[in-house]
Amino acid sequence: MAAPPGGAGRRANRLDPGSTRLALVVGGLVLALIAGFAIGRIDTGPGASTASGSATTGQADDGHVHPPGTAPHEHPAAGAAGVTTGAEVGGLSLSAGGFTLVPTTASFPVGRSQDFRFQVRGTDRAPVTNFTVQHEKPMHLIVVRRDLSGFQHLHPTMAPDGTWSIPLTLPEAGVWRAYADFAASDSAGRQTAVTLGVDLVASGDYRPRPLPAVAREATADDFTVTFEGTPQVGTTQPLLFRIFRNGSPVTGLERYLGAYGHLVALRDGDLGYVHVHPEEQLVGGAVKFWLAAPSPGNYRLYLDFQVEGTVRTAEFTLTVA
Ligand SMILES: [Cu+2]
Repeated sequence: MAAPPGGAGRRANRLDPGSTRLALVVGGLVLALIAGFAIGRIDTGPGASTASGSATTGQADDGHVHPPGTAPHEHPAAGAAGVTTGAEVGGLSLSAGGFTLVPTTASFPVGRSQDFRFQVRGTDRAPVTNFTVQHEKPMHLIVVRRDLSGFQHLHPTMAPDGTWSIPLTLPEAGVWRAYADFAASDSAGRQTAVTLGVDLVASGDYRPRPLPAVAREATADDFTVTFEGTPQVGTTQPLLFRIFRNGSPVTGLERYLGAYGHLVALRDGDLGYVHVHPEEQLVGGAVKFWLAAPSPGNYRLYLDFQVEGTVRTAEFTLTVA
């Protein structure tokens, strides 16, 4: 999990507006949620529950949010006793935590906008309509081609019947992965944060790109972004991103969705999904995340940041030893 050194409780005092809104929720849920969202949160795998009392099943350790005051700890992977493991990934399944992602269509024309519509259904088969705002949005939709190119971070809107929709253009042929990252209440009122994933297809001649070379520097328009820190399996490490323009550090970094940056990491090979939010304040001008790598392997990192009202994404390839 993504709990930083020092414990969740300390960090829970530093909330952004998106997290503060959660304080309207009642009882123990409040604390558990705040802990989860205020930390550089790793967005949770299948069955990841923000309700601390609900983590009682056999899968209970998958990406749950630690209640305040508990020390960060690592979870042993099922069937891998004695092996050091890292954070859980989400987005590998279209059904997890009692929720199922049901797209209306998964087929798209290449290069032409088409509405992507979907519902999230509960165990009672009914569409879920009760979503919690996380980082200013009730639903975060990430779309990327399976070769990890073409990253998009979108915010669909929900009709009263629980159908989400957003115009979506898949610019090139291939199989694309769509991740629905949300927290919702089921019919029993139990709140769960989960990321579900589904494949979308844009028919045509798919020419996958090789994963770009490992690098600590990336460009996005006229910005250069660097990062320091070495993500490891089994321990949470700081990751600091710095943003430059024309060789000078950018001073006008703006909050986007309540945070100075949003970091999505996707694992090469299965597209396992990790979503982390940074510390509330900049640290020496840098956007600071805390991250535990889910496993050794190659990852593509996508950092969304905003300057002068425009959101850009800096992408990095990272190898975790
Ligand atoms: Cu989002």
